[in-house]
Amino acid sequence: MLSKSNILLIYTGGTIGMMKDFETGALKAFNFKKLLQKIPELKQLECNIETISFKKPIDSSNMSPNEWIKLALIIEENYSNFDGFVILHGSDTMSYSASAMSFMLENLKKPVVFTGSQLPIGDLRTDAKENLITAIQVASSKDKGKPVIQEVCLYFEYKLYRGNRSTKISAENFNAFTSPNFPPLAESGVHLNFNSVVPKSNSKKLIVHKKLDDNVVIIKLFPGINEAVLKAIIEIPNLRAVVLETYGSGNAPTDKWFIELLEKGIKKGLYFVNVTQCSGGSVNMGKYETSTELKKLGIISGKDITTEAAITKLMYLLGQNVSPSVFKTIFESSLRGEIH
Ligand code: ASN
Repeated sequence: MLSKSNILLIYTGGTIGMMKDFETGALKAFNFKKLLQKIPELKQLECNIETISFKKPIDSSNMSPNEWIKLALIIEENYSNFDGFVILHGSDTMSYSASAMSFMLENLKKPVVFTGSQLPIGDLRTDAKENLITAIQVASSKDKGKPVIQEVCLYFEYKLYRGNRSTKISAENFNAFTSPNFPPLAESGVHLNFNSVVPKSNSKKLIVHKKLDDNVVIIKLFPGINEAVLKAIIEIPNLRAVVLETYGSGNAPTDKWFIELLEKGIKKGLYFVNVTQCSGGSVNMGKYETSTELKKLGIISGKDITTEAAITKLMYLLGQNVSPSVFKTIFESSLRGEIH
């Protein structure tokens, strides 16, 4: 007889477990026990579920590297006792957290599935139940005794995405996420259909990285960005890396002051990563005159990476003290399937 999967459900907060505050009318997190009482269906699932909750559940706007480290520790401590992990998380920053965790959990061989909802679990029209129940099914899915999914992913509204390829696209629709440069790992309809090319992890032991450096910034270019603004950012004390959100295939102004400021930043040891503002497609420096200078300066190409994965990859690599001589090469390589 096949043994039942053991799943650890980790509650961090988010709309899924929120209720209206009577005084202010604003949604705020409530306790996990109450949340579980609202889903009696969990008892019908063919797996054993254990739960663990952040002491103080949070709206995901309050997520930070400290919480990511907490999550990584929970997974590390429980890794050998469970077949899969489901993390209940607010949708607002879920793609950042999923990206960060993908880098922090090296050689992961078990599913870590992020999910949440747009409406609280107690709401009549909630999307929380389907998201949670299918996320648990994903985490318990096995093929010949091995987990089907062996990476960090995000399940929302009938689709399973690679976590570090996902991005939130709607504050209104139940279909709140997409993965513009990578196909879904699975789609749920009458059946839960996994993509046949879902990759398997190697046989190395799990390594949990707990050092992240938050001396990073995202600069989104816009027509009219001026020298004083850019200069002030580049001169931030201790700043180590910048995600530069550029236009189209990685294009930026050719003004002398702009290029000179980037050059100055590079000279003082800053890393710049060129990521496109477009939701889909890739950076290709040198295609237009407006990106040729960036290429000459040795700016790192973010290729088709999401901004969420780029900023968390920077925090991770800086935390690893990767040497400057190989930083660009490592950033431009795929570590967890986040870049092509
Ligand atoms: N503000 C909420 C959060 O990210 C949004 C949600 O979960 N739908 O925690």
